[in-house]
Amino acid sequence: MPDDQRPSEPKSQPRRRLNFTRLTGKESLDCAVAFRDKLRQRRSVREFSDEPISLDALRACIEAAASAPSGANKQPWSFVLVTDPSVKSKIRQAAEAQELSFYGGRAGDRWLADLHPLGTDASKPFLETAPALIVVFALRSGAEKDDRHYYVSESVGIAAGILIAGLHLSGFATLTHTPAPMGFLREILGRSANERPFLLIPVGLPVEGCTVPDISRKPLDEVLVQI
Ligand code: IYR
Repeated sequence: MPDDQRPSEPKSQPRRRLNFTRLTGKESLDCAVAFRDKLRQRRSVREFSDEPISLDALRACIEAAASAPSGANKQPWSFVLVTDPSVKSKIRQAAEAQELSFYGGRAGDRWLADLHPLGTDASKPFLETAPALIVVFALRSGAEKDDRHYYVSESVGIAAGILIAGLHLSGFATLTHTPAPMGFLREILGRSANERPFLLIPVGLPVEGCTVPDISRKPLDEVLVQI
């Protein structure tokens, strides 16, 4: 069959050389240990100071998060950075309404017992106190009709992990907050129907004298299997 009669195949992307920094074994280990030791200091914070923080730093962290790998490189995420006090206040009101019903019985005894050590309740003042809220949305599909997305939760989860690590390394305290259900975030923030609220991340500095529950992480030999 002459070339011009073949069904058209999608063109592959042009390729370019990988920009890769090769480290020595010692450099790798030093980096990994420093990263581990920094990340192990990260804790979920619920007592935020209202001190302002650099929005440029937050934007850079979001740009880092948006470099995450994703299914078919569809980048199925959006990030809404909220600093407007009136919008934060609306979010707090809507979140607390959900949390009241959650803590009032919807969660069930088992879940509430599991949460007891964290000392959480329906009151969420940090949604107004923290200088910024980053709302991460998962895009179930593209804006165009036939634009499918793949491995959406995996992709957005990875991006959120990078975001939280970046924020921590940039000197900010965060909370991964998931008032359930979170549909109110789509409405308050005016997002479209294909955007599913994935995580609500208050960001800021811990209040002076901030405390966190005295909990520990599983040791490596409990979470790592080497074969
Ligand atoms: N969304 C509620 C409850 C809650 C649920 C889990 I799972 C947590 O790890 C922590 C809290 C709240 O934020 O209080």
